[in-house]
Amino acid sequence: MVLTTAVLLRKAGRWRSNFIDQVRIHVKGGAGGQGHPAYGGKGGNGGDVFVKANKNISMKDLKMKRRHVAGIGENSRVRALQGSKGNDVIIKVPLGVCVATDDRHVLGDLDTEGPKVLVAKGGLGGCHDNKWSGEKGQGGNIKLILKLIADVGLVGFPNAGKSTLLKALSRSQPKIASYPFTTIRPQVGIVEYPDQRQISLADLPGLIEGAHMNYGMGHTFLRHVERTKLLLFMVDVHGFQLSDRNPFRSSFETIMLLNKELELYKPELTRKPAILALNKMDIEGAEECLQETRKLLQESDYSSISEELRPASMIQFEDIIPVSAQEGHSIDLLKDRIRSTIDEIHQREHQQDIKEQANNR
Ligand SMILES: Nc1nc2c(ncn2[C@@H]2O[C@H](COP(=O)(O)OP(=O)(O)OP(=O)(O)O)[C@@H](O)[C@H]2O)c(=O)[nH]1
Ligand SMILES: [Mg+2]
Repeated sequence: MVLTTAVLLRKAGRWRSNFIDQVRIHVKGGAGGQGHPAYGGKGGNGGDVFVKANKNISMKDLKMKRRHVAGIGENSRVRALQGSKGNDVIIKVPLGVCVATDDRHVLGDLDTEGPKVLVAKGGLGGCHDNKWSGEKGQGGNIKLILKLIADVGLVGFPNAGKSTLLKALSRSQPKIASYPFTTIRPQVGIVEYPDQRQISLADLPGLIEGAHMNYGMGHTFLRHVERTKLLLFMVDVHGFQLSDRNPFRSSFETIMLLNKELELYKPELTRKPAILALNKMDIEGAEECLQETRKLLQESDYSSISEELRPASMIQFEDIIPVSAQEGHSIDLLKDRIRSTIDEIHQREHQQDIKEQANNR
């Protein structure tokens, strides 16, 4: 299928607008009730607005209601001098939502169903300090930004075989096709092991060079890999060319460009543990391409990469595994390596926790 870059990019733009991973809403705390100066009665405080995660909610649900206002505090009366507090409002959001102000100041990350994040405080009820006049509640816009929670994040150029791999490793049925930008929204699949252990893997839309300048699907999808423990690079061993008008990139160049896009999005991402899977080993000529890429990586030979494309911080791969996602070659090996690397990471984190606890004592 031949598509020009212009068509691809236009399409990607349209698709992007269909996927909801961020919603902006207005929140307002309730006003405080009036006090009773003659009897010293206090008005009730206005209700607060909170955000809380719930696994049954989707981002779509959040679009239904854009304004959330908490209840007003009760006025003080002769029969009830202390007015009761206005009703709180709890906005339910999907798990993995990051709550931020309009200028991206993070108020909280909701990875579990328990905690609540206060987003608008109700006004103080009327009392002596405010001359018995109830105060206004806090108000403003907030952003609810979805970040998927997965153990492993799949990153790669379009058409590399990321979705084919997700299908080979899990029971999910992602869309697979021979043209770029087939995957338009992130999807999480569960990889199951014989001992019931499960590892979640997020399949993301393909990145291309210049993604940080919003080419293709852009690179905002990378927010979904921020919380993953392990990055799984999926690269076509034969290289990639978006269209006739774009340069051909070898697999080594692809790896460097992916590294660069990650770095431009968030430099910390390049320090995450990563595994490299070189895919499409079933196609003729794969072995030569593999040897060449391996050699360049092992020798850290970046001389063929121009200065502006060269990442400042190189990702150190824990493993380089040649596979064929379509034919199932070395998929079990990759599955085992994902497992052992995740286990090692947990072990390291556990030891770190023990150390920190000991230091705090
Ligand atoms: N020969 C061969 N073809 C493969 C292999 N893996 C994937 N493909 C083919 O490559 C094409 C792209 O595969 P996808 O899994 O859709 O690729 P993707 O990385 O998810 O692509 P985007 O969603 O566009 O980013 C499809 O035609 C697949 O059948 C492989 O191991 N060998
Ligand atoms: Mg895909």
